[in-house]
Amino acid sequence: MYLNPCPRHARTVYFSEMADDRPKSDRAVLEKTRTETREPELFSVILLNDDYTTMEFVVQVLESVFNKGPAEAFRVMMQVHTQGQGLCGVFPWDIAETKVAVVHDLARDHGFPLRAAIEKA
Ligand code: TYC
Repeated sequence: MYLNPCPRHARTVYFSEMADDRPKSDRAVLEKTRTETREPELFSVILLNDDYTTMEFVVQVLESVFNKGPAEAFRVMMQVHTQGQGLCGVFPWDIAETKVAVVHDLARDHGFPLRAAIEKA
């Protein structure tokens, strides 16, 4: 039996065809499969402001975890600093979850309370 490689994003539809005059014992079951692909659901990773994490560390996180250039990393950091939160990027669930975990691990390792969150995009 065909096992779909990614059940969240694809669904397999099975057809059985038995239009056949042979005795039932001689018939084969003909099976066709059709795979419908769907776009993955997307999730926003949001960085949250606090009073203790340094601006320099936040810029480093945005560059290293979210692949921002220095100017964009500084812009997002200032957005978080002045507005309370800011968008780091939009990803499928597993990637968003991993990036948030990396941010939290880096922050803990450096003694900062920096937090990130996931929202449905
Ligand atoms: N508000 C912090 C400060 O004044 C800087 C900061 C920016 C912290 C963004 C977190 O996600 C953050 N040092």
